[in-house]
Amino acid sequence: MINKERLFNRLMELGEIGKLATGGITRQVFTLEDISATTLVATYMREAGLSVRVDAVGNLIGRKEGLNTEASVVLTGSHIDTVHEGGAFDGSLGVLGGIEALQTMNEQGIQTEQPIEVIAYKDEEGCRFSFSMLGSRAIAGILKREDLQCLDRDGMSFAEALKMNGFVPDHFQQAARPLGSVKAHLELHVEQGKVLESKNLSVGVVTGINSSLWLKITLKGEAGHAGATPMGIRHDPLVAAAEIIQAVEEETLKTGTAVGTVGRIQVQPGGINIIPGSVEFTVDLRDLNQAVGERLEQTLLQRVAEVCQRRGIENVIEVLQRVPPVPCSEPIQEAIKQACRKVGKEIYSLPSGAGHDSMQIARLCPIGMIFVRSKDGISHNPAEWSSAEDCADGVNVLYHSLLSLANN
Ligand code: HGY
Ligand code: MN
Ligand code: MN
Ligand code: MN
Repeated sequence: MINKERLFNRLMELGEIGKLATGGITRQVFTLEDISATTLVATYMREAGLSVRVDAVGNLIGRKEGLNTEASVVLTGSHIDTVHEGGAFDGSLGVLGGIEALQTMNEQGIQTEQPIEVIAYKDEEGCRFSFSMLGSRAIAGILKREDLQCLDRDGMSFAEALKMNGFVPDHFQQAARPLGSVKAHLELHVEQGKVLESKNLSVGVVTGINSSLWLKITLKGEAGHAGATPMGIRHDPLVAAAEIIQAVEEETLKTGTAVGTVGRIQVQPGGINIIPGSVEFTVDLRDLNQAVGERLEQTLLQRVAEVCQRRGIENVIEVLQRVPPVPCSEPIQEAIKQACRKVGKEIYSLPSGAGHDSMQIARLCPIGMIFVRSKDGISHNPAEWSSAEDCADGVNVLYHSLLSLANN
């Protein structure tokens, strides 16, 4: 069995980095908080007896050698960057859980056929540059040069942030793993939903991961005097946005399975007595079924066009990211089920509404995910919590799953 106290102490210690007075944690990529978190996690990797390296875009990698040095590697891991005012478990459990599983193997003198690596992927949340999973895209070999030009709110590009942290942006493709070099990828993650809690289960086997479509919609109307402009002649982009935001909820509900969120909105010029001139907002759409997601996107684009045409508003729609839904490999799900049986945990399968680095690595190899119960289903929130017992259950299932994947 893994060392529950060591795992949980590390989770709490890592959770102190970037913690705000509100209790929320903010660790955005290539900020001081991210750098100190990366340094601490590298220390844990060394304590675990792993060889430690950082790749060309900053992914932190701890490696346990296998008996067969030519063999393809089994990967596990997740992310240690957080959303703004996030929690201590989203991503961190997958990285620290992977380290704990490998440390336990080393302490037991267990050697596997294949090497195993645990990775802290860079910038999974995409909260600083509005383009997520940069580190796992780089490893999957699908990061493009232009992706490094995405800007943060201060106008700094990812490329400049790389350079400021001692990396050579032009070398980003060196992080890519050759096809065939990775055998499997297994990510432990908190569920961030209420399903496991409703079944009173601590762990779950993930069947697939929702798509993730991020749009940025900019509406341009006519700024004007709030007092002197009669209602009938206005071209108010904020009222148009309100209709469209309502449509996001309406059309998403109609699908019965998809989820749609407007998480960010900015109004210009933003004066109390000024009719807005322009509004910029984001839309996050997800579904496990590609066709449902595509139909929903088309329906929403039609609604935007209709509202804008009727209100005399110009619209510009930019796709910030488009990640298709990803199924989890049946053999890896089977390995996880075997592991659940070994540790005496009931087997329960469920999809992932949230996006994960595994979606990108799925371009390289078969993937699987293990979920751990989230208290009240809360995540991306300071109240995010999973008990030490549930975390240990998840890591014990991960430990046995990795042993099986790296030995046949
Ligand atoms: O957005 C997501 O689903 C993940 O938390 N990055
Ligand atoms: Mn997250
Ligand atoms: Mn996450
Ligand atoms: Mn993830």
